[in-house]
Amino acid sequence: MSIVKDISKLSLCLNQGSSLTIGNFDGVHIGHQALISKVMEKSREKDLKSIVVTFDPHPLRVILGQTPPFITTTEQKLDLISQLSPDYIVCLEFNKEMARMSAEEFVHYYLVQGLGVKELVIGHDYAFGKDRQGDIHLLRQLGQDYNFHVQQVDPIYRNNSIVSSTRIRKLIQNGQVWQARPLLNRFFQIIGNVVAGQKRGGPLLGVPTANLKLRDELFPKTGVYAVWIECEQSIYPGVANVGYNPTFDMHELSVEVHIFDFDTDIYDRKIRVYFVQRLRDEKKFSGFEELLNQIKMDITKAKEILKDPETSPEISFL
Ligand code: RBF
Ligand code: MG
Repeated sequence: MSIVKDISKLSLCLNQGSSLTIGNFDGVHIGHQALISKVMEKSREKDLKSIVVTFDPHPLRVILGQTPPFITTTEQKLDLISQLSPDYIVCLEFNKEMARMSAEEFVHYYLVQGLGVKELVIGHDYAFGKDRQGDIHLLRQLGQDYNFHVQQVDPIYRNNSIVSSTRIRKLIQNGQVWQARPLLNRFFQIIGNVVAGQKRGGPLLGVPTANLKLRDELFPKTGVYAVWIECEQSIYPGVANVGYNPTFDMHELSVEVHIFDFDTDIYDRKIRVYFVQRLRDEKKFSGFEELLNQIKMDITKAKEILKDPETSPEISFL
């Protein structure tokens, strides 16, 4: 598997032709996973290369200048797609010039000439190119002109509604991380480096926390969560607080994790936090003793939750 940014490097090895899908794939949820499996299936059937085409930055960032917070960063997205083992991931730089391309030009230049598409697999609601002209009808037409087959994959339903990145984003913003899990086929996770916090957790409360350096992305609703923490190829149970630490009159969002029975210095390390279940809202306590009592209860509850084999994390090392 390799990640390609410049398709001119690829055309040489595509005499064979390709089965491909194209999309933004924010979250790489089970709907996206189904599309990618279909690409793989077609590539095996017809002896084609399997390719997933995506963009960076997200086209909306270029077209509208603003976007919803993403479930996955580009890095995480590429990592998750590569776990599905297509032959290539093509991550095209999306820029103003590309935004001006008609769907037809895009298909001709990138998919046909660049990637030798023979099988195009697309999602139920996917359309691309300027003004979303590249819908299923146009694609089928272009398929006839350029000799490729288009397959539109049905949406995936869970609890009677379609699985989509928007739906998952809302669940996470509501703190319903447990409900997001089956839609993602994994726990919602964020990755970040451990940075210095307020130096209050260890010294004052006796509950040291690793504070994450936040990147621009989606965060679960503020509150306390049972979590798994991955660090240096190991996974530890713990508890996380997403919030503003109102007890200490702080005003900046922080994500901090307390790892159970752990006293290794992990400053600057990259860690991954898997959000398992939300325990409660963040509160302003009258003092640190009250806060500490509550944190002890949180820890007991989180340990209870994480003991259940149903909550065990799917390991995917950093
Ligand atoms: N801070 C608050 O102001 N209110 C809370 O309800 C709260 N809950 C927390 C729960 C846990 C499990 C942890 C680890 C921290 C919590 N904090 C809360 C954050 C706490 O203020 C912070 O860890 C210390 O100030 C050290 O930065
Ligand atoms: Mg801390």
